[in-house]
Amino acid sequence: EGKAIAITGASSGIGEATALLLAERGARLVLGARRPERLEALVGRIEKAGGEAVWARTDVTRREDLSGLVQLARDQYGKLDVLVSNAGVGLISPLDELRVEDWEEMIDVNLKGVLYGIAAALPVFREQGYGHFVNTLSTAGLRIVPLQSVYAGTKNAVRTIAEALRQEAGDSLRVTSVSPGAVRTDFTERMDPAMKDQVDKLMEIALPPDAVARAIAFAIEQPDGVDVGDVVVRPTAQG
Ligand code: NJP
Repeated sequence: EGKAIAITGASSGIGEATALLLAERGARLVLGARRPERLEALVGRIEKAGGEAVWARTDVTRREDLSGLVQLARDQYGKLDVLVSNAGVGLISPLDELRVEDWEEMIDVNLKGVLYGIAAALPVFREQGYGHFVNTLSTAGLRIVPLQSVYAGTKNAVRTIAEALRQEAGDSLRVTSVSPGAVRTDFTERMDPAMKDQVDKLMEIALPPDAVARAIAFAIEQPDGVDVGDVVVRPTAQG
């Protein structure tokens, strides 16, 4: 019987690639994001290939949406084995441009969105006596550089919370942080046009999203008692 896995940010990029790979490997999925038409199409693809998935419109900035996603897994599959908190936005800019709305969005999606996922899934994992949190972080959090301050800050905050969660949880929970380097997805679409050249250059060496999906699957597919903590996946050409 396949694991029941909920994935946020499943409508594109790394989340979508992870859904396709895990479904192919027998997982039963609950897919969340804000664009229903994309989720519906993805569930269709998975089912056509013989896999199992359902979707729910999920805005991770709304706590009740995360509760709904977790509940859907329980209703559909009777349990939740893994929550992949993958939804994220990266709006990079110098601090002195004071793009406060961008800061707030990154905090709401990248940080509060993950916390709401923990709030929704932790009681279920406790009750079950097992569970696995997988968070998509970023290599931006591993090295302090200009322009990425708030983005990297949100990812590092999640890294800190994940490590504390691991220590608090004892042996019933697994907690994995996957930090991608440059990956070719829609992620860069909202970046400032002033950074286009820089971003285009990075995208030339970027990995396909399934490279990160394989790392997520690796962590999920470990036998009981094996906790894959931190995984960094980046192009060999990334400095
Ligand atoms: O990007 P993209 P990635 N509520 O834009 C969703 C990290 N990362 O796959 O709601 C719920 O294709 C959005 O769905 P929708 C990055 O920080 C990437 O690359 O329908 N979902 C979409 O499915 C992020 O954590 C790179 O618009 C929300 C997804 O998030 C993760 O990888 C490098 C949402 C974003 O998919 C996946 O990003 C790196 C909300 N409020 C880290 N807002 C990279 N690509 O180079 C957004 O270091 N989403």
